[in-house]
Amino acid sequence: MKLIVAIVQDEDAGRLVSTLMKEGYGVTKLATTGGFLRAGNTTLIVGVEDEKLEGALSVVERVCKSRKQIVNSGVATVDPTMLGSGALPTNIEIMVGGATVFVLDVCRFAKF
Ligand code: 2BA
Repeated sequence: MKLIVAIVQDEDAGRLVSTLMKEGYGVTKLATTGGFLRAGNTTLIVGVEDEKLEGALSVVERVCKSRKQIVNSGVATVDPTMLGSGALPTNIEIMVGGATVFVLDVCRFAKF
């Protein structure tokens, strides 16, 4: 058995949960926060039999989209002779998502 840990964007989470459920996978949804953007994202944990792993991963790949996001990277130093002195915030474009996925071996699975 495997445990899929999939970190996805909030925008994709609802559709991903409903598609996985519809296709017969058990899912737990956790509200999480990314360390870099410090913004909310969603982590799904999905326990699957080995033979269903690729099927579950293909659902994640199909549903989760990469998106461009503009983030403030902090500050950039500017030439003090041009703009006085100081620093300006710099916006940079990054790609976020579709999904960051880890697959772990499950050594024991029980429901008590
Ligand atoms: P965040 O840490 O908030 O990162 C969001 C996006 O920011 C990342 O998208 C990536 O495009 C960018 N990013 C992250 N660190 C960066 C850096 N040092 N410099 C420039 N850009 C950077 P994704 O790679 O798609 O990651 C989405 C989310 O997946 C992450 O949110 C984090 O919550 C999780 N994640 C990614 N890699 C991970 C890892 N190795 N372990 C645990 N969680 C991870």
